[in-house]
Amino acid sequence: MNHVFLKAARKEAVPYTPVWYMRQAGRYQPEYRAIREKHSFFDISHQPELCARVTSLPVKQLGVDAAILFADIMTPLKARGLSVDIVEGVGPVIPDPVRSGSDLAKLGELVPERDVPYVLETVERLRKQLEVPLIGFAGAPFTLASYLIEGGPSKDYHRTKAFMYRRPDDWAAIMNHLAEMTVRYLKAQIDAGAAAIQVFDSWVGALSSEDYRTYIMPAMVGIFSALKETEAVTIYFAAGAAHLLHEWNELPVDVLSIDWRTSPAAVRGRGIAKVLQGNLDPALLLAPLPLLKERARRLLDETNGIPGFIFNLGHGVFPEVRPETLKALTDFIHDYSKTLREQV
Ligand code: 1CP
Repeated sequence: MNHVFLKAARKEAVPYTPVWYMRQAGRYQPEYRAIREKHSFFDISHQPELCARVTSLPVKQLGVDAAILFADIMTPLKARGLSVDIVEGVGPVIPDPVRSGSDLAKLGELVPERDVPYVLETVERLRKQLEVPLIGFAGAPFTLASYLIEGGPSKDYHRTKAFMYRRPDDWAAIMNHLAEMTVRYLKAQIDAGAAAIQVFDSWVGALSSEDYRTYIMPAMVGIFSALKETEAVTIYFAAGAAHLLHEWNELPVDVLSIDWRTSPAAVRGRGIAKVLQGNLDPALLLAPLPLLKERARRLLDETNGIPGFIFNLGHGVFPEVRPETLKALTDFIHDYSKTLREQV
């Protein structure tokens, strides 16, 4: 088993910088597009054999150091009976958005073995098949709530924030419910064989530090404290959230996944000592190859002296990216980070 990713996540010495990509399984791959012509998104996740194949495809093709379970952040809510459609070019759409705390309570508790057996079977298969660690994942309460309340993707989250400010008790109940669901869901993935988990709070950067502390942080402390009882490495991701790094640094989480708006050196300069993951701008995958490599090289130079760095993008791979580009980047990261270590 290639444990370089897990070692880096635990700040142990590694022979090269491990790399994986958010959305490494997806529309940029011709094989994925061919499967999606025959199966809907949720169809794939309901078929463990197919879902394991989709999850492991980028590991074989790119040589990345970790796999990430193929599912969606809405998977556990859909499994509890919430109506969700994945609309092409849009994302998850909820025809009947949540309007009160009780709307969500109606969905009841997630019992993973009963509600998402296909996810657990996929994880079990992958544990046996993969030669790299599997990252399980879940959406974080704020990001899930934003879809539930807005009814789909949003630019400004005004409905979500209005709900949060106007009905703090209902909001706290929703955060609680989603945090409990997330802990159950992630613990089941870990029991089934996920060696690490990433919590995606993609849109929480829309909040100020003060609002994050008041309305979000208790749920996040609850989630990561509960996961401390397991052996799994924990990672927290958001886009556009560098202003929240001091709050994040207080969370009982192992790795902070940052986007391209802040450099890892600047994060270190602010006294954040946790392992970092990131943070190349995914738009650079559309740049000429020499520029892409130059930027990746600079990122590795900058992070070489930092124990515990995992190379990733600042957000997911776009559908327009050529698979050859990602393969060339992966090889470059491995080769160049090896040479850096040989120089020491
Ligand atoms: O039509 C298709 O093929 C569906 C596109 C797609 C895919 C491939 C969606 C719809 N979800 C996924 C898979 C997915 N979603 C993964 C798989 C593993 C991998 O990374 O390789 C993961 C981790 C997610 C998580 C997810 N879904 C997040 C958090 C990560 C992020 O990108 O910030 C979010 C916000 C979603 C919502 C979602 N689901 C799908 C889309 C297109 C979106 C984003 C929509 C939006 O902008 O709000």
